Amino acid sequence: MTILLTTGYHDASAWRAALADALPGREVAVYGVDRYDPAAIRYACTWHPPKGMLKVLPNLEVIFNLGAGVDGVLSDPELPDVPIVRLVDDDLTERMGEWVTLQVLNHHRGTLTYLARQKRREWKEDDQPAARDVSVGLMGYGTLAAHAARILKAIGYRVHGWSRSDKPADVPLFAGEAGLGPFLAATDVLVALLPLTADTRGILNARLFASMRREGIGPVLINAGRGGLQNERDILEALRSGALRGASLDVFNTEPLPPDASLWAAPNLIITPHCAAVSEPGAVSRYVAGQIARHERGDPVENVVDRSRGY
Ligand code: NDP
Ligand code: OXD
Repeated sequence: MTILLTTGYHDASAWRAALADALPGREVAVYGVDRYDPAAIRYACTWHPPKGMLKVLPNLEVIFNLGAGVDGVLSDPELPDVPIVRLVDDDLTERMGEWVTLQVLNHHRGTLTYLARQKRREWKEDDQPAARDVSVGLMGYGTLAAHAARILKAIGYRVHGWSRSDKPADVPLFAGEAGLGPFLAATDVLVALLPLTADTRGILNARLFASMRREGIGPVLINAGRGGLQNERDILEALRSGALRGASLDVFNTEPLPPDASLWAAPNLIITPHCAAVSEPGAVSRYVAGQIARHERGDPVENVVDRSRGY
């Protein structure tokens, strides 16, 4: 039995070794590198699999997505009808919590301003609101956002969330289209942790920024969800005009962000290269091994993607 591995633009060698470690005795074939018998593949571990790669595997039982967001795998129009398991793992969740907290603090505590003044050897202090006077809105209130919310609340921020459906949560939660307006009206710092779906594509646009609260340090946009959520021209213009006071972007419509993209030079913008929460091969391979063990003893695999919702 062979596990088929494909890792998009990431190097596959660390993944091959980690999977072999977590699943001793199983063969791992790297797509495009190793020869394999399609009939021998029961599991595929994939990140942005090439279209059509999976449909030709007659004995495929489960697809494991090597990240939390499944837009890459779902963009294959010929996916076989087997469960797609997305990544839900403490290692990934904690990394995202760090990144989100760092970015909220960067904008709240004026990191870009003070770094610019430091370069000019300028000793000048700005007024700064207390965390309890800053309102952070988590757009998409799933696994990653709920963890980030706990950290932000512990620092003292006012935190609330927005999700597709109403559900119990440990912060005030707004839901669905009806909840979006009131959610934005209460938000100084918007943290997007939404999946990319037909409903969420392009949602981070000028109209949305104009609906945010304009008091204190906001409006500030922080996006670690997906680049497809954002209208990059609107973000550039909003940063230039002051409609957005600041932004942090980890994800882009085109990745890597091309060297000549105008966003590189946008004011008050922090850019990171899709590294807010990286999938660590060892942690992910242990998660995959746990799910395979469940499947092989007859228990259902967990965190299965709902294809009709798109996440
Ligand atoms: P979850 O599936 O746990 O949470 C998704 C949240 O988004 C849910 O609260 C869901 O609502 C909400 N949502 C989905 N569609 C809509 C909609 N149309 N309107 C309102 N809310 C909506 O995902 P995770 O928290 O695990 O991950 C979130 C995303 O983060 C991933 O999909 C991925 O794109 C991105 N990501 C980015 C990384 C990076 O390094 N930059 C790393 C990991 C993930 P409901 O609760 O009602 O279902
Ligand atoms: C993910 C990612 O979805 O790394 O896990 O973007």
